[in-house]
Amino acid sequence: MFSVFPTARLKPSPFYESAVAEGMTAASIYNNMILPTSYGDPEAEYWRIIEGVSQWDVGVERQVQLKGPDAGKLAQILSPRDLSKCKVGQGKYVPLCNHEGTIINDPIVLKLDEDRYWFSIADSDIWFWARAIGAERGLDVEVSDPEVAPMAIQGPKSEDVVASVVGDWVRELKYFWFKETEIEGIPVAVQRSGWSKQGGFEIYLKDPTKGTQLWNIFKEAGKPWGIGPGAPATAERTESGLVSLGGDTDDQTNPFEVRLGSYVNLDVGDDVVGIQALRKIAEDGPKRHQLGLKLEGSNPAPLGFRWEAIHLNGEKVGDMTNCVWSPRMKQNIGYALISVEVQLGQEVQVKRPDGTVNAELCELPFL
Ligand code: THG
Repeated sequence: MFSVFPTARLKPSPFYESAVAEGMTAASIYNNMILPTSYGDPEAEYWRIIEGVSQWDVGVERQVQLKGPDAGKLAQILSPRDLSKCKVGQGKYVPLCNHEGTIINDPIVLKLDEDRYWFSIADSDIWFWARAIGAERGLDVEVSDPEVAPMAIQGPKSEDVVASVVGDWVRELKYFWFKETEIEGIPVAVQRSGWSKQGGFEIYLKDPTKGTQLWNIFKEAGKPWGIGPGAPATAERTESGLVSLGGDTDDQTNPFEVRLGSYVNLDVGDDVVGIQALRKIAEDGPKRHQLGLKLEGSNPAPLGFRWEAIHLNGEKVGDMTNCVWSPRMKQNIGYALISVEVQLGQEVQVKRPDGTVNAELCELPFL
C-alpha cells in the first residue's frame, strides 16, 4: 500500500475531494493529474454505465485554449480533419498528427467563438506543441490552459439526470454539440459526449473552486435514477471499440491503422501539420490495422502494462495492445494492431506472460 500526495506537479482535479469522499480506491495518472479509476466495486461500476447512470471525475481531460484572430487558422493547421464547416457550439473528434503522420493526441475540438477554441485533450502535452507551431508559423494567437475541468455523466439514464438539472433543451443536443450556461450560478459548458458508447454528457466546469458543489448537485439530482461514482471503464470502451491513445497506439501509429482514417481529410491545406505524410501513407496503404481479439479461456486475464506479441504460423505478425474481461461477452477481449496481411476470422496465438493463448480475430466494435 502506498499513498499519492497531490502537488502542483500532480495536480488534483476540482472534483478530487468528491472522488475521495465517494471512496476512490484506485487512480491513474493522465496529463500530470490524478484520474480516479475505481471506487472499490468494478463490477457494479461497469453495470452502472451499461444500465444506469454513472458520475466521473474526468478533470484530467484538459483544455488547450486557442484565442485570437488566428485561432481558427491554428486549429486547422493542427488538425488533419477539415474544420472549415465547424460551427460555434459544435465539437468534433480530431486525430492530431506530427509531421510523420503519427497520431500524437485525439482531442475533441470545441469551437466556442469565431476566435476561440478548446482542444479537449487526451494524455500528451499539446500546449507545447500548439505554442511552438503557432509561433513558428507567425500566427496571432494565444495558447493557454483555461483551468476547465470536465465531469462526465454517462449511461442510458444520463439524459434524464442532466435534463433534470439544466432543462429539457439538452435532450435536443446533437453529438459533440455543447452550450455554455450556468448551474446554480456555476459557469459550465454542457456537451453531449463522453468516453463510452452508452450515451451521456460532459459538464465542463469553468470555475475550479466549484468542483465539490457541482459534483454534489448531480449526485443529489441523480438519486432517483440510482446515480453512483464511476470512471472511464476499460471493459466498456473495449467492447465499444473506442481507441485509447498511448494505450492502443505507439510512436509509429497513424490514424489509418487504428480506424480513425474517416476523421482525416486528405484535401485540407498543404500547411496542415502531417498532411503530406498522411497523403503518402493513404496512397501506399497502411501496413497495420486494428482488429478485435476474442481469447480462449474463461478466467479474467487483463493486459499488464506491456503489449503482447501476436503470432501466426510461428511468426510475429502484430501486438495485442489491450485485453480485458468482458462481463457481457463473458470472455477476454482485446485489440490487435496487426499486419494488414492478417485477416478477419484467422486464428492467432497471443504470447501472454503465463503462456500462449489462442485467439480469434474479429471486426470492431465487439458490441
Ligand atoms: N471527453 C472529453 N475530452 C476527451 C475525451 C472525452 N479528451 C481525451 C479523450 N477523451 C479523447 N478521445 C475520444 C475518443 C473517442 C470519442 C471521444 C473522445 C468518441 N468517439 C465516438 C466513436 O468513436 O464512435 C464518436 C466519434 C464521432 O462519431 O465523431 O466519442 O471523452 N471532453
